[in-house]
Parts: sequence; C-alpha cells; structure tokens
Amino acid sequence: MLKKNIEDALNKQIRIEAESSQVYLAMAVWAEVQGLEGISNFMYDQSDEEREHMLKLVKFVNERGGHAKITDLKAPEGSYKSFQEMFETLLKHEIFVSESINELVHISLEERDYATHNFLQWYVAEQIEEEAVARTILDKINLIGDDKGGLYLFDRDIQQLTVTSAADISAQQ
Ligand code: OFO
Repeated sequence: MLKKNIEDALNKQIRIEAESSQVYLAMAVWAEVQGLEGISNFMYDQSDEEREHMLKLVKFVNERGGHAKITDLKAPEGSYKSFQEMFETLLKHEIFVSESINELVHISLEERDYATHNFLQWYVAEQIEEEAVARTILDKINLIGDDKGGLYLFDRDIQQLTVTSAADISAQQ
C-alpha cells in the first residue's frame, strides 16, 4: 500500500508527464506549421513517449492500491521566436523533469518505500537519455544558427541523430 505522501508525489509526477506530452505536442505542431517535417515528427514521437511515461506511473499507483489522479493541465507555449528558442525551452523542461524525478527518489528513500524507489530507477535512466538528446540537438542547432540550408539538412537528419545518440548513451552504460 502506498503512503499518502508518496501517492501525492507520484500523482504530481503523473501531471508533469502529461504536461510534458503537451509541451512536445505543441512543439510538433509549431514545427509542422513552419514546414520542418523531420523536427515535427520527432516531437510527435516524443509526445507519445511522454504519454507512456505518464501511463506507466498511472498503472503503478493503481497497482499499489492508490488512485491515480487525472487532472487539468497547464497549457504549453505554442510558438517560438526560433528553433533555437524552442530547443532551449525543451532542454530547460527536461532538466525540470529530471529534478522532479530526483525529488521523488529522495522521498521514496526517506519513506523507505523500496518498491517505489526501484520503480523510479527506470525514470532516472530515461531522464539521463532525454536530457542528453535535448543537449545534443541544441548544440547542433546553435552551430547552425540562422543558416536556412543548415536547418533544412538538420530537419532531414534529426531522426538519425537522435537514434545514434541514444545508442551511444546506452553503449556507455
Ligand atoms: Fe518523461 O521524460 Fe521527458 O519529460
């Protein structure tokens, strides 16, 4: 059975993951409107992944005798001055999510809830990867700057880039 404060903290994370899905969705839509299909598809896929992160938490809370809360969500920003700004926003957001997961891990240890602690390890690893991918993309975008041709090529290659960096990261583990 989940302790109340653990249940509340997990429910807070459910909301954060749902909001993350919305953040990526808003970015997917914006990139699509700008005509950059590769970036847009990447964002749509990430949005689905965030929904899965949320569902995993929902199932865990319910399986442990809690009640997962489905709440209203904060609307994400829907437009950006540039792709650079969009990816900066994204990296900041992922850092915020990592901090939130760290806080949850901390609470689970304080409460000696080792089942929750164990469950959260998947999120810890996932956040390392998501932050690394966001950083890699931002580095590339910063190099490209305002060069339209560079952005076009990047749009074509983004899927490959993220697949490669995820593979690099798992090879390091
Ligand atoms: Fe759910 O990992 Fe990103 O935010």
